[in-house]
Amino acid sequence: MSADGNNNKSGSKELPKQETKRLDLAKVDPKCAEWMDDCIKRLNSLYNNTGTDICNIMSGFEIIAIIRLVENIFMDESNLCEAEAPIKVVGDIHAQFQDLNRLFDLIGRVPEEKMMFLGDYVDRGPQGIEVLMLLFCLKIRYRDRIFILRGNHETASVNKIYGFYVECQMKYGVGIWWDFQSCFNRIPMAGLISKKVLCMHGGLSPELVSLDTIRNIPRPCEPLDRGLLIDLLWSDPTNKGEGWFHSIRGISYMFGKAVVEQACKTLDIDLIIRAHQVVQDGYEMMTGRRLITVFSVPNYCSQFTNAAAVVCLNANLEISFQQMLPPPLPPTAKAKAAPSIANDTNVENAKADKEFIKPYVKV
Ligand SMILES: [Mn+2]
Repeated sequence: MSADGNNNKSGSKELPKQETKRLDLAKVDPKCAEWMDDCIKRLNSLYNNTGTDICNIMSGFEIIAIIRLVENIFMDESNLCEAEAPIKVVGDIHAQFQDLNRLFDLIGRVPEEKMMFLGDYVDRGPQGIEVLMLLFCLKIRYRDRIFILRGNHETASVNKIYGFYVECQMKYGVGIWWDFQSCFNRIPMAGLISKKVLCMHGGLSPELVSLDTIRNIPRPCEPLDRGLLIDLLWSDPTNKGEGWFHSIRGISYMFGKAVVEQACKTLDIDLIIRAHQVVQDGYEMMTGRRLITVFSVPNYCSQFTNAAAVVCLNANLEISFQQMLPPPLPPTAKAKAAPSIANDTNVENAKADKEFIKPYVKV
């Protein structure tokens, strides 16, 4: 593992060629595979196309059928959903469907690339249903090539307020919003890559004493106001101290470097990858090099000038990144740079930590 830079295997030559046997839906259920291929094709037609609306290519009944199918697949997985590297880890999308597709143009698509998504598919942007439908159809079609985790916006109390409810109401009627909530309550809360990299939307929790704590969370589950579920979706790293702090969000906690290092020991993991906060370069290494924040759409809400990035883990769990720079904004735009979050307070150290993650090179 390369998170601490000490035990890097020399070079990348020993990448194992073996790829675990892929599950082929076309062989198991050819009709369903054909249906999903057709859905994916229709959804892809919405990329760079402002002339067609999702309502013209997908009925409400079809959406509900897809929701029912995918929620059964989520329930088949562990609440700590396990995947093997090589894999690309994707952060917040926030209904920016066009940007998600631009990102795929850069990083490749499922099934050629294996991906894990860290949540926040809806709210803020205009095309949350489109984002969900594309990811859900890919999940049904290639369930062992894409892993979908839950974000804090995949909860009813949040997406009722921040845009998704109104989007559902405008496009299909409010009934479908309830179908989505029942599905969200079944999405896995965290992921584990090659037994060593823990992924979640928000962060750590004082209640996270073993990985089984996550595996044992019964579903469907609805995060309410405090506790493990809320922390996994809401907590944030900080460089302002070592321990646990009250969060400026008014929910969950902030945790310092010592908490991260202790968690890595207790849980026997090397690295934590989480999303949940916009970062200027699309990724940020926390001080201590044990936690990465990733954010995967540019110009978040048109309020920031941030780039988008994904974290790539190769078969040896060496870390790299792919980055999508934001398009230039008009001079009148009021967008600003995203603040730094939990990187080292010493500028030189922060730079070294960040440069420790190299750009992705395809092998
Ligand atoms: Mn979030």
